[in-house]
Amino acid sequence: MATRKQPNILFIMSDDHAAKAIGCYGHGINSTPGLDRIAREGVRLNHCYVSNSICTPSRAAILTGTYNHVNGVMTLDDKIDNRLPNVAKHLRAGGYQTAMFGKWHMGEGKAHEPTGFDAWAVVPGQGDYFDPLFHEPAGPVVHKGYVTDVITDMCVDWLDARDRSRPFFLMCHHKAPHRSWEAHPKNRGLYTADVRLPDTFDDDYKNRARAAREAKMRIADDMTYLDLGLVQPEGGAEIGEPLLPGMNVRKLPKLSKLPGGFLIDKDTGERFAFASEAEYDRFKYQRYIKRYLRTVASIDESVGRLLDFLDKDGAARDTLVIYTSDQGFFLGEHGWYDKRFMYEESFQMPFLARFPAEIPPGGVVDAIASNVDFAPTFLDVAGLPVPSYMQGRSMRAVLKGQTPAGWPEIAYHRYWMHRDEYHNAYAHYGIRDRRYKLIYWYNQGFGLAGTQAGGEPPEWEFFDCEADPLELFNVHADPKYATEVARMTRLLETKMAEIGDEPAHAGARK
Ligand code: SGN
Ligand code: CA
Repeated sequence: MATRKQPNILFIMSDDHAAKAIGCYGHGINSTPGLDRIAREGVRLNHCYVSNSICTPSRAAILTGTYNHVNGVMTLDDKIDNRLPNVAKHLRAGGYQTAMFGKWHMGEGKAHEPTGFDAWAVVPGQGDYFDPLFHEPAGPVVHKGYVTDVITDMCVDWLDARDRSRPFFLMCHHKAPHRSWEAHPKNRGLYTADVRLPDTFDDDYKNRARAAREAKMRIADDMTYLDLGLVQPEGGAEIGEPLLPGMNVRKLPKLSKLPGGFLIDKDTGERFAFASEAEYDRFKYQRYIKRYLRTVASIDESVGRLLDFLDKDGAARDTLVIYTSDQGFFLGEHGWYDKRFMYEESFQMPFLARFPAEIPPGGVVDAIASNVDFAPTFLDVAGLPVPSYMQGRSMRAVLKGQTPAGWPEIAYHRYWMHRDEYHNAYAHYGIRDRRYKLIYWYNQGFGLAGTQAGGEPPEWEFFDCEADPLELFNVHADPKYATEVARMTRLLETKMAEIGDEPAHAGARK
């Protein structure tokens, strides 16, 4: 029997795209025909989780198949050491032509730029929405246009010019829908009807760890004029608190402090006035979610273009297409935007895959998966060995709906930054299985970059995600859950020992 040709791998990842903002996840807040096509012709995962809900670390986990204490990229301020092996290097050595276009965010310069790729062009840092600057092997280049289109064009052009006698591995990494949610002008008229307010928008953060109360990522308090496409008046402290000390990008003040008592749309000049703080907060939510969804519309269009290209090229059948995001995102749940937490909306990664040669259409998978599993999956699909340093497992059978015996029942998460300057999010670690979630908030920093020191007493949280899907009641101290708490604590400690991460909680079994 002839050995089968190595399949192609098209990995599409956006930045901060919550599963809730993808049609096929069923929340009904937007429609995404391009993305839904992947799920319809392939599979949707309901329990794919990020191992550290923040950009740079998640990307390092994806590229290396290792947890962040192993790859050394624990915080947003860390950079990848590009001398280390990564999945692109293995695929390239194994016969693949490889490319990476879009957001890299693991550092710039010789020691940190992409390695393992035949071609690459990446936006420095977060990148810009319009006329973005790219770093390329030959130097910096500005590409005119809207960033999502520019990245898609790069991918299509590279695919079109590729060597068709060899398989490809392409990473298409979008900048959108990352803050400050700037849509293509043609999509600015989308979503005129109001979006339903999440049930927990007015969360009072009772029955939860301190971290929830202290986080500065509230739509009501922590949005800037820029975030919401509003004109920021000239001036100083009287117009609002700086986003960061010394910065002239300012947060929207409370209604009572709003200069003139109204806001102005920066594109249309439309004026908005409010009868109450509650009405003002709801206005902010609507501005936010609509701006966010309009940037998602371009992502969806990009995915459609790439799928169409594969069709025309005749490569669709033998290409594994994956769509995911570097982490989830809060879309008003608990009153928040941003991510970083193990609460479901930011912990869950959307994950859609299509591979007609192998994956039956219309699959929905409830097995637990993690971003450290992606690299082993690529290698397995390519028929290449998974190196022993990788800590994830190949999801190849899982994607076909055939979860192997002994498949991990938990996903591990550790967010290392403590009280970052933007959002004051607290460091924590924990695990989730399909029903329960255990979180340990150690409430202190470890002197890492982008992290504040200082300590408060630690706290545990335990959620029954079936009885309490909105995660409003910490039942860690509830005797009814004592057996489950003990079981999950053991699983957490076993997992930490297995992956070589150091527990911070007292009495940890190592
Ligand atoms: C920027 C954002 C933050 C965001 C981080 C991390 N502020 O600093 O809100 O949490 O990026 O995002 S901004 O006003 O400068 O946009 S991540 O996607 O890189 O993890
Ligand atoms: Ca991100």
